[in-house]
Amino acid sequence: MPSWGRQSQGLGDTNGDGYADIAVAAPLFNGAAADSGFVQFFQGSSTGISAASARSFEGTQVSEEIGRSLSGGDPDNDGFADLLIGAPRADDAAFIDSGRIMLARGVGSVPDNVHDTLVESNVINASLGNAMASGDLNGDGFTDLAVGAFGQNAGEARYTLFWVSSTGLPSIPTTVLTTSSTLEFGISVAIGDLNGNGFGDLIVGASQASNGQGSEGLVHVYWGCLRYHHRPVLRSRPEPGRIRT
Ligand SMILES: [Ca+2]
Ligand SMILES: [Ca+2]
Ligand SMILES: [Ca+2]
Ligand SMILES: [Ca+2]
Repeated sequence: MPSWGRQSQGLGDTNGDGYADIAVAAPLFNGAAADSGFVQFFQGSSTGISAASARSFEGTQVSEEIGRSLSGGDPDNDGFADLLIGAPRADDAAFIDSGRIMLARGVGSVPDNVHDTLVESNVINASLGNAMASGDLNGDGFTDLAVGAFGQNAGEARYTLFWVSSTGLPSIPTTVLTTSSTLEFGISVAIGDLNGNGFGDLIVGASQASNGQGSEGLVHVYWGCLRYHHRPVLRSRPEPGRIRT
């Protein structure tokens, strides 16, 4: 299968059996259409990852590239980890290559076989979902979602942040950072607690950024923290003392 393993993601436990599960994608798979993409879900068990996939998802559009990015998290707050699937070249009617994020909800045994559209861009060539990461950036216990949108507007690249709360994922991003598309800002995103203060930190790649040498690439780190009245912000410097209790 062409490009199988181009993207893979540990999801956490999607079915509550105590074993973490994974997803693997082939975004350039030629299924229903050329480069429509393919995503498989594999269950963890006491003997490791199952050899056969328990669920699979196929793209339907030419060059949709579903699975270009994958993420876990629980944006619907039902206690089961979910599978989030990025399709950065999905078309929404006239919005060519606008991109979207789809959600396959974790349920009793395997993820739902319906992958609903969770977020879509409605901007031509935005490529929403070219990269994606989940983690808790403000320490409130809810897993937040960062999404790269490579060409949000003509000449722009950005990442967007969705701060998840007890009411779930908001329909529009809560935080947006934008820069020139020539920097390829947001081509990769990751979340992890780099300084061990209990808040996830956001890492954003800009692979064509210059800093002394042309197009040498940069990685930006935004330090997660908790601010007034639980209003989440990202700081440019770490706050190691601000551990939420
Ligand atoms: Ca499991
Ligand atoms: Ca869920
Ligand atoms: Ca959070
Ligand atoms: Ca941190």
